[in-house]
Amino acid sequence: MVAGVTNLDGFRSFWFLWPMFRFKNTRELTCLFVAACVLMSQSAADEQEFIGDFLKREYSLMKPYRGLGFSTSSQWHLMGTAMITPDHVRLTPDLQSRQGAVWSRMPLLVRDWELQVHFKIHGVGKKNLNGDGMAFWLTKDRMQNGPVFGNMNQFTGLGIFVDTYPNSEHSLDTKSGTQRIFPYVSVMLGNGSLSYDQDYDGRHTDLGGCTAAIRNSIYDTFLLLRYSKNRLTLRLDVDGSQEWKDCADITGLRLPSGFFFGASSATGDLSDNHDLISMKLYQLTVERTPEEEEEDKEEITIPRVDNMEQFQVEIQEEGMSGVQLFITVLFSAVGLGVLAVVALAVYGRWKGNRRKRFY
Ligand SMILES: [Ca+2]
Repeated sequence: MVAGVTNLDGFRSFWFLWPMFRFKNTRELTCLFVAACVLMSQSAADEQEFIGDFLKREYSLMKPYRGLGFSTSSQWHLMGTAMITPDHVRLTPDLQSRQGAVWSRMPLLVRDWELQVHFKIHGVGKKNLNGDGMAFWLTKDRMQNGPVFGNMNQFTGLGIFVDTYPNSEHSLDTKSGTQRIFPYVSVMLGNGSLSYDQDYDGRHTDLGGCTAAIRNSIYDTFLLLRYSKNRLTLRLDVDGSQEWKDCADITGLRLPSGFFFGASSATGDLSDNHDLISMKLYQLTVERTPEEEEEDKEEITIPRVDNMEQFQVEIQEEGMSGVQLFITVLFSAVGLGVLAVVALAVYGRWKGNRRKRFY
Protein backbone atom coordinates (compact mmCIF):
# COMPACT_ATOMS: atom_id res chain seq x y z
CA MET A 1 0.00 0.00 0.00
CA VAL A 2 2.75 2.37 0.96
CA ALA A 3 4.58 1.50 -2.25
CA GLY A 4 1.39 2.19 -4.24
CA VAL A 5 1.07 5.66 -2.74
CA THR A 6 4.72 6.36 -3.45
CA ASN A 7 4.30 5.27 -7.10
CA LEU A 8 1.25 7.47 -7.48
CA ASP A 9 3.16 10.40 -6.03
CA GLY A 10 5.95 9.69 -8.46
CA PHE A 11 3.48 9.65 -11.34
CA ARG A 12 1.98 12.97 -10.17
CA SER A 13 5.38 14.54 -10.07
CA PHE A 14 5.65 13.94 -13.88
CA TRP A 15 2.08 15.14 -14.56
CA PHE A 16 3.33 18.54 -15.73
CA LEU A 17 4.93 16.78 -18.73
CA TRP A 18 1.53 15.70 -20.05
CA PRO A 19 1.15 18.61 -22.55
CA MET A 20 4.21 17.24 -24.41
CA PHE A 21 2.28 14.06 -25.20
CA ARG A 22 -0.91 15.64 -26.52
CA PHE A 23 -1.79 14.73 -30.12
CA LYS A 24 -0.21 17.76 -31.88
CA ASN A 25 2.99 17.51 -29.88
CA THR A 26 3.09 13.77 -30.35
CA ARG A 27 2.89 14.28 -34.13
CA GLU A 28 5.73 16.84 -34.01
CA LEU A 29 7.78 14.60 -31.78
CA THR A 30 7.20 11.68 -34.17
CA CYS A 31 8.38 13.81 -37.13
CA LEU A 32 11.42 14.89 -35.13
CA PHE A 33 12.16 11.28 -34.17
CA VAL A 34 11.84 10.04 -37.78
CA ALA A 35 14.08 12.89 -39.03
CA ALA A 36 16.68 12.08 -36.34
CA CYS A 37 16.54 8.38 -37.28
CA VAL A 38 17.07 9.19 -40.99
CA LEU A 39 19.99 11.48 -40.20
CA MET A 40 21.54 8.93 -37.83
CA SER A 41 21.12 6.08 -40.32
CA GLN A 42 22.70 8.23 -43.05
CA SER A 43 25.70 9.06 -40.94
CA ALA A 44 25.98 5.40 -39.92
CA ALA A 45 25.84 4.44 -43.60
CA ASP A 46 28.55 6.99 -44.46
CA GLU A 47 30.62 5.59 -41.65
CA GLN A 48 30.22 1.90 -42.38
CA GLU A 49 28.03 0.95 -45.32
CA PHE A 50 27.63 -2.39 -43.62
CA ILE A 51 24.39 -4.22 -43.17
CA GLY A 52 25.66 -6.66 -40.60
CA ASP A 53 28.53 -8.78 -39.40
CA PHE A 54 29.01 -12.12 -37.78
CA LEU A 55 31.83 -13.90 -36.08
CA LYS A 56 33.66 -16.52 -38.14
CA ARG A 57 34.95 -18.96 -35.56
CA GLU A 58 37.10 -20.88 -38.00
CA TYR A 59 39.28 -17.78 -38.46
CA SER A 60 39.18 -16.65 -34.83
CA LEU A 61 41.48 -17.35 -31.94
CA MET A 62 40.03 -16.92 -28.47
CA LYS A 63 39.70 -18.39 -25.00
CA PRO A 64 39.78 -21.22 -24.02
CA TYR A 65 42.19 -21.66 -26.96
CA ARG A 66 40.92 -25.01 -28.17
CA GLY A 67 42.28 -26.14 -31.53
CA LEU A 68 45.59 -24.42 -30.92
CA GLY A 69 48.84 -26.30 -30.85
CA PHE A 70 51.75 -27.91 -32.63
CA SER A 71 49.87 -30.84 -34.22
CA THR A 72 48.90 -30.78 -37.90
CA SER A 73 45.19 -31.08 -37.08
CA SER A 74 45.24 -27.84 -35.05
CA GLN A 75 43.30 -24.90 -36.42
CA TRP A 76 46.04 -22.51 -35.32
CA HIS A 77 49.66 -23.58 -35.26
CA LEU A 78 52.19 -22.40 -32.72
CA MET A 79 55.83 -21.68 -33.49
CA GLY A 80 59.02 -20.97 -31.56
CA THR A 81 58.53 -19.74 -28.01
CA ALA A 82 54.73 -19.32 -28.33
CA MET A 83 52.88 -20.99 -25.45
CA ILE A 84 49.28 -21.19 -24.30
CA THR A 85 48.20 -20.11 -20.82
CA PRO A 86 44.58 -19.88 -19.58
CA ASP A 87 44.53 -16.11 -20.23
CA HIS A 88 46.61 -15.56 -23.36
CA VAL A 89 48.94 -16.97 -25.95
CA ARG A 90 52.37 -15.69 -24.98
CA LEU A 91 54.37 -15.24 -28.18
CA THR A 92 57.57 -14.31 -26.36
CA PRO A 93 58.44 -14.07 -22.69
CA ASP A 94 60.34 -11.06 -21.32
CA LEU A 95 63.68 -12.66 -22.23
CA GLN A 96 66.34 -11.86 -24.84
CA SER A 97 66.46 -13.31 -28.36
CA ARG A 98 63.12 -15.13 -28.53
CA GLN A 99 60.75 -15.55 -31.45
CA GLY A 100 57.21 -16.86 -31.33
CA ALA A 101 54.23 -16.94 -33.64
CA VAL A 102 50.80 -18.36 -34.17
CA TRP A 103 49.33 -18.97 -37.64
CA SER A 104 45.88 -19.88 -38.89
CA ARG A 105 45.69 -23.05 -40.95
CA MET A 106 42.67 -21.82 -42.90
CA PRO A 107 43.20 -19.59 -45.95
CA LEU A 108 40.94 -16.53 -45.73
CA LEU A 109 38.12 -16.65 -48.27
CA VAL A 110 35.97 -13.87 -46.80
CA ARG A 111 35.61 -10.82 -49.06
CA ASP A 112 34.70 -8.10 -46.55
CA TRP A 113 35.96 -8.56 -43.05
CA GLU A 114 36.91 -7.01 -39.76
CA LEU A 115 39.60 -8.34 -37.45
CA GLN A 116 39.54 -7.39 -33.77
CA VAL A 117 42.76 -8.10 -31.92
CA HIS A 118 43.14 -7.96 -28.15
CA PHE A 119 46.78 -7.98 -27.08
CA LYS A 120 49.09 -6.95 -24.28
CA ILE A 121 52.74 -5.88 -24.29
CA HIS A 122 54.43 -5.58 -20.92
CA GLY A 123 57.76 -6.03 -19.25
CA VAL A 124 60.17 -4.88 -16.58
CA GLY A 125 62.45 -2.87 -18.90
CA LYS A 126 62.35 0.91 -18.66
CA LYS A 127 60.96 2.99 -21.55
CA ASN A 128 62.98 2.48 -24.75
CA LEU A 129 64.85 -0.36 -23.04
CA ASN A 130 62.34 -2.89 -24.27
CA GLY A 131 61.59 -4.52 -27.59
CA ASP A 132 60.93 -5.31 -30.29
CA GLY A 133 57.16 -5.51 -30.64
CA MET A 134 54.46 -7.56 -32.28
CA ALA A 135 53.10 -7.99 -35.79
CA PHE A 136 49.78 -9.16 -37.18
CA TRP A 137 49.71 -10.72 -40.61
CA LEU A 138 47.54 -11.70 -43.53
CA THR A 139 50.06 -13.22 -45.90
CA LYS A 140 50.59 -15.79 -48.61
CA ASP A 141 53.26 -17.65 -46.62
CA ARG A 142 52.91 -18.87 -43.08
CA MET A 143 55.09 -20.44 -40.38
CA GLN A 144 58.33 -18.75 -41.46
CA ASN A 145 61.08 -17.51 -39.18
CA GLY A 146 62.72 -14.21 -39.93
CA PRO A 147 63.82 -10.71 -38.99
CA VAL A 148 60.47 -8.89 -39.24
CA PHE A 149 59.07 -9.27 -35.72
CA GLY A 150 59.78 -13.00 -35.96
CA ASN A 151 58.47 -13.46 -39.51
CA MET A 152 60.16 -13.58 -42.92
CA ASN A 153 61.16 -10.45 -44.86
CA GLN A 154 59.99 -9.84 -48.46
CA PHE A 155 56.63 -11.22 -47.42
CA THR A 156 53.59 -11.13 -49.69
CA GLY A 157 50.54 -9.60 -48.03
CA LEU A 158 49.65 -7.37 -45.15
CA GLY A 159 51.71 -6.65 -42.04
CA ILE A 160 50.53 -4.55 -39.10
CA PHE A 161 53.46 -3.70 -36.84
CA VAL A 162 53.26 -2.69 -33.21
CA ASP A 163 56.83 -1.44 -32.95
CA THR A 164 57.92 -0.75 -29.38
CA TYR A 165 61.60 0.01 -29.99
CA PRO A 166 62.90 2.99 -32.01
CA ASN A 167 65.81 1.56 -34.03
CA SER A 168 66.18 4.84 -35.90
CA GLU A 169 66.06 7.54 -33.28
CA HIS A 170 67.43 10.42 -35.30
CA SER A 171 65.45 10.38 -38.49
CA LEU A 172 62.76 12.78 -39.52
CA ASP A 173 60.38 12.35 -42.36
CA THR A 174 59.96 15.24 -44.74
CA LYS A 175 56.20 14.84 -44.87
CA SER A 176 55.52 15.64 -41.24
CA GLY A 177 58.94 17.01 -40.24
CA THR A 178 58.56 15.37 -36.87
CA GLN A 179 60.22 12.57 -35.03
CA ARG A 180 58.16 9.50 -34.33
CA ILE A 181 57.14 8.69 -30.81
CA PHE A 182 57.18 5.00 -29.92
CA PRO A 183 55.40 2.61 -29.56
CA TYR A 184 54.32 3.17 -33.17
CA VAL A 185 51.73 1.14 -35.06
CA SER A 186 52.09 0.96 -38.84
CA VAL A 187 50.77 -0.80 -41.92
CA MET A 188 52.85 -2.33 -44.72
CA LEU A 189 51.76 -4.15 -47.86
CA GLY A 190 54.41 -6.55 -49.14
CA ASN A 191 54.52 -7.75 -52.75
CA GLY A 192 57.23 -10.38 -52.32
CA SER A 193 60.13 -8.07 -53.21
CA LEU A 194 59.67 -5.06 -50.89
CA SER A 195 61.89 -5.22 -47.82
CA TYR A 196 61.04 -4.09 -44.33
CA ASP A 197 64.05 -2.06 -43.14
CA GLN A 198 64.34 -2.53 -39.40
CA ASP A 199 67.11 0.10 -39.09
CA TYR A 200 64.54 2.70 -40.14
CA ASP A 201 61.57 1.01 -38.40
CA GLY A 202 60.07 0.35 -41.83
CA ARG A 203 59.61 4.05 -42.65
CA HIS A 204 60.28 3.63 -46.37
CA THR A 205 57.49 1.13 -46.82
CA ASP A 206 54.74 2.06 -44.41
CA LEU A 207 51.35 3.12 -45.75
CA GLY A 208 50.18 4.82 -42.59
CA GLY A 209 50.26 4.55 -38.83
CA CYS A 210 50.09 6.27 -35.49
CA THR A 211 51.69 6.54 -32.08
CA ALA A 212 49.97 4.53 -29.36
CA ALA A 213 50.80 4.17 -25.67
CA ILE A 214 50.25 0.43 -25.58
CA ARG A 215 53.14 -0.79 -23.45
CA ASN A 216 52.64 -1.54 -19.74
CA SER A 217 49.18 -0.03 -20.12
CA ILE A 218 46.69 -0.34 -17.28
CA TYR A 219 43.96 -0.59 -19.95
CA ASP A 220 43.09 -3.41 -22.32
CA THR A 221 44.63 -2.71 -25.71
CA PHE A 222 42.73 -3.47 -28.93
CA LEU A 223 43.34 -3.07 -32.62
CA LEU A 224 40.62 -3.13 -35.30
CA LEU A 225 41.44 -3.85 -38.90
CA ARG A 226 38.69 -3.56 -41.48
CA TYR A 227 38.92 -4.43 -45.15
CA SER A 228 36.09 -3.77 -47.56
CA LYS A 229 35.84 -2.46 -51.13
CA ASN A 230 39.64 -2.18 -51.42
CA ARG A 231 39.79 0.09 -48.38
CA LEU A 232 41.76 -0.82 -45.30
CA THR A 233 41.22 1.03 -42.04
CA LEU A 234 43.15 0.56 -38.85
CA ARG A 235 41.73 1.78 -35.54
CA LEU A 236 42.89 1.43 -31.98
CA ASP A 237 41.35 1.45 -28.56
CA VAL A 238 44.20 1.62 -26.08
CA ASP A 239 43.23 4.24 -23.50
CA GLY A 240 40.26 2.57 -21.85
CA SER A 241 37.81 4.93 -23.58
CA GLN A 242 36.07 2.02 -25.38
CA GLU A 243 36.09 4.10 -28.55
CA TRP A 244 37.91 3.33 -31.77
CA LYS A 245 40.41 6.01 -32.77
CA ASP A 246 41.61 6.26 -36.38
CA CYS A 247 45.18 5.19 -36.99
CA ALA A 248 45.46 4.52 -40.74
CA ASP A 249 43.11 4.63 -43.72
CA ILE A 250 44.30 3.30 -47.07
CA THR A 251 42.12 3.27 -50.16
CA GLY A 252 42.85 1.42 -53.39
CA LEU A 253 44.52 -1.45 -51.53
CA ARG A 254 44.15 -4.71 -53.41
CA LEU A 255 44.66 -7.94 -51.56
CA PRO A 256 44.37 -11.45 -53.04
CA SER A 257 42.17 -13.97 -51.25
CA GLY A 258 43.40 -17.21 -49.74
CA PHE A 259 46.03 -15.65 -47.44
CA PHE A 260 46.66 -16.65 -43.82
CA PHE A 261 46.21 -14.75 -40.58
CA GLY A 262 49.05 -14.83 -38.12
CA ALA A 263 50.63 -13.01 -35.21
CA SER A 264 54.33 -12.98 -34.43
CA SER A 265 56.80 -11.37 -32.11
CA ALA A 266 60.52 -11.16 -31.46
CA THR A 267 62.88 -9.95 -28.78
CA GLY A 268 66.56 -9.13 -29.29
CA ASP A 269 68.95 -7.55 -26.80
CA LEU A 270 65.83 -5.96 -25.33
CA SER A 271 62.67 -7.82 -24.49
CA ASP A 272 59.03 -7.78 -23.36
CA ASN A 273 56.17 -10.21 -22.81
CA HIS A 274 54.12 -10.19 -26.02
CA ASP A 275 50.70 -11.65 -25.28
CA LEU A 276 47.90 -12.32 -27.73
CA ILE A 277 44.54 -12.54 -25.97
CA SER A 278 42.22 -12.90 -28.96
CA MET A 279 41.89 -12.42 -32.71
CA LYS A 280 38.23 -12.34 -33.79
CA LEU A 281 37.31 -12.29 -37.45
CA TYR A 282 33.91 -10.92 -38.44
CA GLN A 283 32.47 -11.31 -41.90
CA LEU A 284 30.82 -8.06 -43.04
CA THR A 285 27.75 -7.95 -45.20
CA VAL A 286 28.26 -5.13 -47.66
CA GLU A 287 26.09 -3.85 -50.51
CA ARG A 288 27.80 -3.18 -53.81
CA THR A 289 26.71 -1.21 -56.84
CA PRO A 290 26.94 -3.04 -60.22
CA GLU A 291 30.06 -0.92 -60.99
CA GLU A 292 31.69 -1.99 -57.73
CA GLU A 293 30.84 -5.62 -58.49
CA GLU A 294 32.46 -5.22 -61.91
CA GLU A 295 35.60 -3.68 -60.38
CA ASP A 296 35.84 -6.52 -57.87
CA LYS A 297 35.90 -9.12 -60.64
CA GLU A 298 39.55 -8.33 -61.38
CA GLU A 299 41.62 -11.19 -60.04
CA ILE A 300 44.43 -9.96 -57.81
CA THR A 301 47.48 -12.19 -57.60
CA ILE A 302 50.04 -9.76 -56.16
CA PRO A 303 49.02 -7.29 -53.45
CA ARG A 304 49.23 -3.67 -54.56
CA VAL A 305 48.15 -0.15 -53.72
CA ASP A 306 46.86 2.26 -56.36
CA ASN A 307 48.82 5.54 -56.38
CA MET A 308 51.75 4.11 -54.42
CA GLU A 309 53.66 7.42 -54.90
CA GLN A 310 51.49 9.14 -52.29
CA PHE A 311 52.97 6.90 -49.60
CA GLN A 312 56.63 7.33 -50.53
CA VAL A 313 58.45 9.25 -47.87
CA GLU A 314 61.93 10.71 -48.00
CA ILE A 315 63.92 10.06 -44.89
CA GLN A 316 66.45 12.66 -43.87
CA GLU A 317 68.91 12.40 -41.07
CA GLU A 318 68.44 14.98 -38.37
CA GLY A 319 70.71 18.08 -38.79
CA MET A 320 73.87 18.54 -36.68
CA SER A 321 73.55 20.03 -33.25
CA GLY A 322 75.29 23.35 -32.42
CA VAL A 323 78.19 21.61 -30.66
CA GLN A 324 78.67 19.14 -33.54
CA LEU A 325 78.66 22.04 -36.03
CA PHE A 326 81.21 24.04 -33.98
CA ILE A 327 83.57 21.03 -33.69
CA THR A 328 83.24 20.29 -37.42
CA VAL A 329 84.04 23.94 -38.38
CA LEU A 330 86.94 24.09 -35.88
CA PHE A 331 88.54 20.87 -37.17
CA SER A 332 88.00 21.95 -40.77
CA ALA A 333 89.72 25.31 -40.06
CA VAL A 334 92.66 23.62 -38.26
CA GLY A 335 92.96 21.10 -41.10
CA LEU A 336 92.99 23.85 -43.72
CA GLY A 337 95.60 25.80 -41.68
CA VAL A 338 97.89 22.75 -41.48
CA LEU A 339 97.48 22.16 -45.21
CA ALA A 340 98.37 25.81 -45.95
CA VAL A 341 101.51 25.62 -43.77
CA VAL A 342 102.64 22.37 -45.44
CA ALA A 343 101.95 23.85 -48.90
CA LEU A 344 103.94 27.01 -48.03
CA ALA A 345 106.88 24.92 -46.71
CA VAL A 346 106.91 22.75 -49.85
CA TYR A 347 106.69 25.84 -52.04
CA GLY A 348 109.58 27.54 -50.10
CA ARG A 349 111.80 24.47 -50.48
CA TRP A 350 110.94 24.16 -54.19
CA LYS A 351 111.78 27.84 -54.71
CA GLY A 352 115.09 27.43 -52.78
CA ASN A 353 116.09 24.42 -54.91
CA ARG A 354 115.24 26.33 -58.08
CA ARG A 355 117.46 29.25 -57.04
CA LYS A 356 120.35 26.87 -56.21
CA ARG A 357 120.08 25.39 -59.70
CA PHE A 358 120.52 28.87 -61.25
CA TYR A 359 123.76 29.64 -59.34
CA1 LIG B 1 61.73 -0.87 -34.29
